[in-house]
Amino acid sequence: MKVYQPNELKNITLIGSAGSGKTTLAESMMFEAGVIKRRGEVENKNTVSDYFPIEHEQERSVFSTVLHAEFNNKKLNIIDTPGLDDFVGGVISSMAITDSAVMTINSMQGVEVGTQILNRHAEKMGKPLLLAINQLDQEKSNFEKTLDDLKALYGNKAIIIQYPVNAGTDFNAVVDVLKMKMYQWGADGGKPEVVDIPADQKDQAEEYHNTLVEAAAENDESLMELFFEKGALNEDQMREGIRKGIIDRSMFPIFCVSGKKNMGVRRMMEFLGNVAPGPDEMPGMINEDGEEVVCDVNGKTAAFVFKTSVEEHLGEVLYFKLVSGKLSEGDDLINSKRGGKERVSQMFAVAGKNREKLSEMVAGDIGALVKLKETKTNHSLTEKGVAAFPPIEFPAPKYRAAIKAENESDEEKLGELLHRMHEEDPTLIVEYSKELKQVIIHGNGEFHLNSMKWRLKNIFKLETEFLDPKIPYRETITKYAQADYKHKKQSGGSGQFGEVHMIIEPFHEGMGKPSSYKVNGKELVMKAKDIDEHVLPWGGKLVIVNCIVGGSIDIRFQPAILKGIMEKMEEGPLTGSYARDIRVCIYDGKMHAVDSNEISFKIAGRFAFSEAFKNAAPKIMEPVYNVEVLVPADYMGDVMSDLQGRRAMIAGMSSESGYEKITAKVPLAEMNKYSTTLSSISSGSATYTMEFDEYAPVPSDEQGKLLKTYEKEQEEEDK
Ligand SMILES: Nc1nc2c(ncn2[C@@H]2O[C@H](COP(=O)(O)OP(=O)(O)OP(=O)(O)O)[C@@H](O)[C@H]2O)c(=O)[nH]1
Ligand SMILES: [Mg+2]
Repeated sequence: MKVYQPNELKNITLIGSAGSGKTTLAESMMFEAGVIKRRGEVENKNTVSDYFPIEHEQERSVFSTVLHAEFNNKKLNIIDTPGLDDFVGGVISSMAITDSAVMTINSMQGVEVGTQILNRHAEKMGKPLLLAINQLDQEKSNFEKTLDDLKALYGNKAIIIQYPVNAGTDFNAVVDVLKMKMYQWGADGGKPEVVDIPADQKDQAEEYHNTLVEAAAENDESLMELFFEKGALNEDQMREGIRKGIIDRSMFPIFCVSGKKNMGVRRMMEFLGNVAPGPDEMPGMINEDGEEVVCDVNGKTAAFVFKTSVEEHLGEVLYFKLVSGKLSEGDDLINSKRGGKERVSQMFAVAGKNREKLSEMVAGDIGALVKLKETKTNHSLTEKGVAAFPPIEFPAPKYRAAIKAENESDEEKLGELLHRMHEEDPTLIVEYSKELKQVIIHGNGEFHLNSMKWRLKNIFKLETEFLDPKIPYRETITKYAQADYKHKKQSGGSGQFGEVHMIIEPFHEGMGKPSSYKVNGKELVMKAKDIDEHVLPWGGKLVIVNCIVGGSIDIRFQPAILKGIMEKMEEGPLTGSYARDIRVCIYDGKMHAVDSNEISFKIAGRFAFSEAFKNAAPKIMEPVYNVEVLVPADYMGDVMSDLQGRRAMIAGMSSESGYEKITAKVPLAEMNKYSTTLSSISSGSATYTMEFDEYAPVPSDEQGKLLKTYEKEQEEEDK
């Protein structure tokens, strides 16, 4: 394969709601570029892009797939991504390294929630977008509605380049208002016949053409002047204006296609090759030193690995973008994360599982490497002394489940495989929770986790089971209480002696110094000396105030007392959960000249604290999440009533171009399997995100239930 220079490269991510036809469109693109000789179909499990067994099983994309097409002397690197929100990781990582995205919109549905979500990601990442209205050959295709939806989403920035003449089962022609020609196809699609615009379409075509010319001129002052002078722009001038509009996201050009019938695909590829921004026209990537690394063939070599997959016969395959410099077979690079040397022994241009060997490539291109030692997704490979790129940031996971191997002896193997799966898919997060005594998997939805389970079973022959994940409750106190404890033990030689008196109270930021407390009718006055704040690893604080007067306990026993208290903080008396936000004032005690030692004070501290805790009106706290639901108006009522059943506090509601956005605070305990329920009450048209907000006290009836459950568990453990 020839070495493509930056101005001959176009890196494009295909995005679009689930089932809108990305993989089918990619198939036609690969066919047109001659990468494949026959077009496969998703249903027949023979597309270039969906080539993993799980994708065949589900008949949908699960992973992003890198494809390339040499077309009209350009190399189009196209990444087909999954549309289901569960697999959004593949979308984000692909968009991070490509220069533009083509969004497919299913013309039977118009703009869907999936379209909205992906649009938000593209917007956040500042990626130029081209819009492909797809499936125009379907009987229920509705171009007008789709166009209205797009106008609602993008306003006047959505600009028609093409419109269909006869959407529906007879679909075979589009009018192209950039070329001012009609393209029509025979039954097999492919190469179109380019004909004059028929008389009955002329007015409509003129109108769209004028809108396009004006929009193109708007992006460039010199074009604007030309336009005013001559009243028109030629095709090259228009392309220039459109390219600028696309780059700064002031124009979202609309194309019309049927991926399945291969109609409109060639013309779109031509446009992508000629007009879509290339890697040398877009901002560079920012490295860990905060410097912008632009696409420069003569720059220092720096590559970023955006995807890893394990493939049959090849092992681990690493997909990378060469951000800067040149790369040749045999080169040595440094893995900037691990510091080790990696040799580029084999380099490929890929199209799904089809691979072509490359001996050299330059900045801006995308390729794959095999046989590396320690490089993974999100690592950089660079020349010596060159800064790495920061890892791609993914949206917070919103679905959790506990997992265990059906066979206990497989636990270790499960751990290894989960680790490996996380390296392949960083949106899958594995947490070994000491607190909950569970392995918790965090992902983007039930499909996401089920796909993982499917792979464990079918690829790695490991049967696993999902369990309800436990909730990381916390305990705290709601009023102050006093306790003292004397630990005394006489055994043979030297004994043990330690006595500690303390007041504990709820801690909150900004509270004043401890002063005086009424205990058993008496006034206890505190003289605070040192204040020790401990930020707890599980959130919240433990504050120890030394109020000892007259040296009743030696300072050297303080750490031991703290240790004793900490042990109890790790295992709250109500449900065994971590305790937080407590202030302890140690104000008195006793020592013995011979028998006092660390262990004695640790025990005294622990028991005094435990006793005080019980009398300080303890309370269970639960994690509460900020939940944002995006739902079409039709399902709003059902979604709201379901949320209310989940103890949600609705914080806001607003409309966003045809969709309703609900924001609410919901306890994690009520969010179990929410993605499944939401999907079923909205026929799959709604979506949500959730992010941890704070710990809040559980309502007293819930607390009662939790205490009972804990009691039962303890009894069972004691049996
Ligand atoms: N008639 C018709 N069917 C299409 C067209 N494009 C896709 N389809 C069908 O729509 C279904 C989904 O197509 P895919 O190509 O898998 O869609 P996708 O966007 O890749 O879906 P995900 O990977 O799940 O996001 C399949 O049954 C396709 O055969 C089209 O242009 N016309
Ligand atoms: Mg797909």
